[in-house]
Amino acid sequence: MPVVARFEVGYTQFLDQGGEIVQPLPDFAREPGNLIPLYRNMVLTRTYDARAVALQRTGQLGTFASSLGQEAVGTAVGAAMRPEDVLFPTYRESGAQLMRGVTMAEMLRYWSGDEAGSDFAGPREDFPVCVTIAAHCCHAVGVARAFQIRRQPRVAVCAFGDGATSKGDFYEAINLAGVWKLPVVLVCVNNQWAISVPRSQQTAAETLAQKAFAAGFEGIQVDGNDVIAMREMMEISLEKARAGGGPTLLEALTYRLTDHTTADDARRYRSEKDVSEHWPMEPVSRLRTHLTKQGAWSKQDEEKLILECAERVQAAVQEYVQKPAPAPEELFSHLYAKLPESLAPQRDEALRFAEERRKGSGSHG
Ligand SMILES: Cc1ncc(C[n+]2csc(CCOP(=O)(O)OP(=O)(O)O)c2C)c(N)n1
Ligand SMILES: [Mg+2]
Repeated sequence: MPVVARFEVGYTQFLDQGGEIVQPLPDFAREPGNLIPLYRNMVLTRTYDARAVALQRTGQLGTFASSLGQEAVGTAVGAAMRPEDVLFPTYRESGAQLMRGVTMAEMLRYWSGDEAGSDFAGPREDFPVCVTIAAHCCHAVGVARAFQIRRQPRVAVCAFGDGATSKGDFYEAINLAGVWKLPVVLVCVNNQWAISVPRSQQTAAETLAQKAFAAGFEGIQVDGNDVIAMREMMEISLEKARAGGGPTLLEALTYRLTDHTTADDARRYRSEKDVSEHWPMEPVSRLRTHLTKQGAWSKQDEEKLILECAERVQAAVQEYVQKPAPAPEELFSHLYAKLPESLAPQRDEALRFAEERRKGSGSHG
């Protein structure tokens, strides 16, 4: 039978799990000084993350989704983007949001249930966290189309999980992105799990990157725990998109080292062994090993950074806890210019409920 088409999925890695260089480094990474901001952001992300979980455990924050083990992906995404590009994050992209200039106090506010936390002072046009799996793939493609129509050299960057690639929204989005050759970079953060569903049970496809070929553009696998590889592939994909070359799907291979969220207990569906086998591949110590070998990072640098991150997180927590909680009616304030009549009784009930709680009558338990 004659072959009518052939597709290949490439894989990129520069640093292996032991921090050894496996192929010549890209230009930016030859100067270790360029890697230090990435390392700092990864450590800050991890420090913030641990503190957010602690806040949730002590009743000071709503449900929180940790990015433990995935810090390199978000950091590289945020570092490679230009300020005028637009990020479409999920709930697990703190690293990217921090790199983009979203503040930790804003992120904590969001996780406390206050949508005002998504009204970023920094990257004004970045989208809020999308919890609805894969829905923001459509939003990103729509925004990329707007950039194209306006002839703006900007790129929409959408990060989503492995599980999201099983959703219709994802397929619809990549289909149009391919047809219209849109300036969008799709970053699939393959952390091997969609809550309790392992990657092997999500799809029979050998890779997630290959899904791009069905939509007419390239999909590439990247070691998502190698921040150099992630940063480099992001850069290449962003420049391609900016130059009119259309979309790219990057499948970032990583691993979720902790529970899905603070509302989950992963011990119920995966073994401690599975998790411990992935710890040696985690991204923070990998980059630290590399920097140390290059003579660009010392024990003193590390101690100083840990202290600095702890102080920055503490300041953000202070700012967050000091902000008064929003008034209950604000739940209804921002979605509609004029509240539909059908919602008015719900607002009134919320106000009654809040009033009862204030008085301590506790009739709602
Ligand atoms: C449309 C939709 N369906 C179901 C859910 C419930 N849900 C929340 S997270 C999640 C799993 C997502 O897995 P993945 O895309 O791999 O992202 P990860 O959580 O691993 O980062 C599901 C099914 C949801 N938020 N949205
Ligand atoms: Mg996942």
